[in-house]
Amino acid sequence: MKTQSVSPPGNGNLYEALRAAFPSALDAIAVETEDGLCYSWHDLERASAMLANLLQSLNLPAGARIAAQVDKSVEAMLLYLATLRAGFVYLPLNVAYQSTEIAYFIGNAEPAVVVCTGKNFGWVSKIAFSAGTQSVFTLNSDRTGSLLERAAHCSDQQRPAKCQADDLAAIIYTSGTTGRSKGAMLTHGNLLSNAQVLKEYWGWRSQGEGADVLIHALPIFHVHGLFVAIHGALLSGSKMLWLSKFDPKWVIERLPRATVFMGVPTLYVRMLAEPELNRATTRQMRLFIAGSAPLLIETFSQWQHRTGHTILERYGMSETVMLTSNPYFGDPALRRGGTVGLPLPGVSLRVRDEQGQPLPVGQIGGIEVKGANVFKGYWRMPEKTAEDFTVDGYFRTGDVGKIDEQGYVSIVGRSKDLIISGGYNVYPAEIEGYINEMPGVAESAVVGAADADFGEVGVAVVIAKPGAVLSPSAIIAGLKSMLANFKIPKRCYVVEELPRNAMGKVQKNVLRAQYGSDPAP
Ligand code: MCA
Ligand code: AMP
Repeated sequence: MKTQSVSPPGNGNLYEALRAAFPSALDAIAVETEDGLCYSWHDLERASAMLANLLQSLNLPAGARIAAQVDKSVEAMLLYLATLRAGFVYLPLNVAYQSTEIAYFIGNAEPAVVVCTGKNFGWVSKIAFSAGTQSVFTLNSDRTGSLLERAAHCSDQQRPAKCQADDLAAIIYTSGTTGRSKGAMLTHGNLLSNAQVLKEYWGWRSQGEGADVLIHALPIFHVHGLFVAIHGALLSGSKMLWLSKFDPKWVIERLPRATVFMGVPTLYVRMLAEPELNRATTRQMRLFIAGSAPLLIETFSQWQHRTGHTILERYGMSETVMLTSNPYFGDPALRRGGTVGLPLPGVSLRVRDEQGQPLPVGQIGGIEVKGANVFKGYWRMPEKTAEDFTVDGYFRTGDVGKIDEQGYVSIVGRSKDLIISGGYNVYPAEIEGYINEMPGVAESAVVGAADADFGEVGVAVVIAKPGAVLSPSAIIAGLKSMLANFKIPKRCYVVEELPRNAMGKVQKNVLRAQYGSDPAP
């Protein structure tokens, strides 16, 4: 659906462009893990070649999907790079997903290869083989598993597959308003164009003395940790201090050795709770970037007060990678709290009313975007794709916002019924679907409630069938057995009725006002 595309240099493969930015001193350290393990640039090149050769030896069809549901590790990142090199399509899956969720993704994407942890091999391989997957490998965070065992026999030389800018590089599943997840198809051109823009816009410092050092503390199965962070570091030949699971103390201890940090707002909130966060520990830092969820002005101001640094907030989506950013260059006061900054170079962003008419400066409406970064469409959902694009090729983000006289964008809400909890998206329709299936449940509504740690959390409000007696804790326990843990409502209320408007539609705004703060009435 997009109208512009950028051809990656070289043979068109995103990996080739990343590889071209590696420092000339290939023996320098590229990644250092929390247990002190160091990977050189040469290691990244060789190990991703071996994994790419393994994938290519499987005689997979063109466009084959390589799905991975593994813990965060450098080897998992290498699998992503290998998939790019081999010209296949990477499909990362949150480790928190349970069997019904995985069955949907595998059934929908039909990956030729699935990589999972050894402990999940039993149930994941059963799902994968029954969906027609050719090979299931294991990969554990301690660098064991059949994937690396098999790759160890492959050559460490590999020529990246030739690609067109429009060829798929990854599919990122994002939850749907109807509860059915949609696979956003991102191309080599989408990812590279965005990474190149961010390299300039955020002033990434390449190689040698004064090169950036990124603290990588985010999961790598979503856009933020996988693309924004990893592409940023690789495309500027910058070292990464790699943390498999966020720990505020660990990050603060490493700040004196780093220059760039990226996090969802919850990470900033948790770091602020640590007394060691101060001007001295952050003196060396060049840039703190926040995104994936609204950064409260309170967090923005507290960070400034405590560290002297102004957080740079940016805005993006799985379908578009990054769209806007506060400025890096110039006076830090140009980074305005409560806004997500200006459209990035190459991104056209406009605000329209419900009839699709342009709105003047300062008026609130639906945010629509266009650019080389905008995805190719939803996997096997042409109607849904067509629905989400305007006739002149703009993608309707589902975010509601405004643009001020200086061009700064503020997000004030969402037309999509979505809760963003600790940077993860939770669609109420999906959770409601599971609750409504439970015995004795007549109906349910899930709404977002403000939360000091996660920003927002889900709250379930449930109606029982006549004569049925429901227990909130049993409903929560039932959900835990079926859904990823971050989707579980933090509170559940069984009530007599749900508030409705004249059309009979549940008034979620009323529920939010009623149950959005703890303790409930
Ligand atoms: C964990 N829990 C959560 C969440 N994470 N509950 C609600 N929301 C969450 N995000 C709950 C678990 O269910 C569990 O509950 C308890 O917290 C402890 O789980 P644990 O895994 O130990 O949690 P944690 O390590 O403290 O994780 C919190 C976290 C993590 C570090 C904030 O959620 C995280 O890494 N978030 C970042 C997500 C991210 O990268 N988003 C980017 C998406 P119980 O004990 O009851 O089971 S990309 C994107 O949005 C766009 C494109 C963009 O703009 O970037
Ligand atoms: P995802 O589906 O995980 O790609 O999440 C994308 C959504 O996250 C966007 O449509 C926004 O609603 C939200 N988002 C991302 N960055 C920000 C931000 N800085 N402020 C507010 N919302 C954001």
